[in-house]
Amino acid sequence: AHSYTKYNTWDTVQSWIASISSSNPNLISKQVIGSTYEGRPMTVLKLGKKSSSTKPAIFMDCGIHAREWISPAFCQWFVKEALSTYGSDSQMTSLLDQMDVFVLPVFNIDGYDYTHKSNRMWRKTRSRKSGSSCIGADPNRNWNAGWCTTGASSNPCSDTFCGYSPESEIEVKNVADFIRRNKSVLKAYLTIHSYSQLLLFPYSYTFELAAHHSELLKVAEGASAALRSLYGTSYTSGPGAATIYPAAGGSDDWAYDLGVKYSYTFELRDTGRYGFLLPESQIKPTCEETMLAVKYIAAYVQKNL
Ligand code: 0X9
Ligand code: ZN
Ligand code: ZN
Repeated sequence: AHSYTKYNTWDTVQSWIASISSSNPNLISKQVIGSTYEGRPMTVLKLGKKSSSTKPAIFMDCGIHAREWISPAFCQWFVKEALSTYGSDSQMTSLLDQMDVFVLPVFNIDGYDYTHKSNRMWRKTRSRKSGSSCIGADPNRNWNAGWCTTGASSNPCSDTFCGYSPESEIEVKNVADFIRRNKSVLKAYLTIHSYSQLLLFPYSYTFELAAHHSELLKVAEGASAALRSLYGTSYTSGPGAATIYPAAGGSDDWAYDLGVKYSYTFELRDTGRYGFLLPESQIKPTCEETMLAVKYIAAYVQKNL
């Protein structure tokens, strides 16, 4: 059965997607944006009060990397909190009145399923190509942003394999197409990973500073302070290349260069004690504190529409 304080399997997440969207038709709708390599449907949830005019929007994805289980747990938590606090929390109400939030609960579904059934530490997609016996590419090295120039591998057996070409991974292509299609309304792109407690923004493919560096840093520092206010969890903010490592082909850099200014990568708890194997007892506190950071960014974006 589905639980917000457990790591749900893909099958459980899939039925949750169906039931949560049918039980809240006034605030949520769903659309399939394509299928994964192994044929599973990729469903984007759209949260927001229905409006006659087109609303500005935020896009958030979870689970780009298969083993980072706290990430899909956060997207599920976010959807629950949005629905249950709309009408009582003034910020959430105003956010969903003025904007839409698109949520992709699990990006790399095939990989996520594989981590539940075969190899808990799997990171990549599960695509195959004749000529190599190694499976999958890193879906955060496969975007067309300095593709495969640094911090990525052209060896199909590597965990950071950039793929055979930009968007060679169907999951990346499906999301990139969705973002391109909705480019005119998208004001922010948030992508949720783990672990390290970082709030990163462009660039990671170069050490050059983004055109909006100081604003992106200011918002990241405000979001990190909001997060820390709940349980004292400390986050470091900065551009990816200098803060974690240079790595090209990431979704945040791609979205930013497309024109989505507020582009952030979260690296959730912890800093390495449990790493990817974060205990289920930490799902609730991690999600509650992360909500504060996401809501801080959303409020800033909303104020600056
Ligand atoms: O390496 C990554 O893709 C991310 N770290 S993780 O441990 N979750 O794999 C960081 C991504 C930062 N952004 C880019 N490299 N574009
Ligand atoms: Zn990751
Ligand atoms: Zn709550």
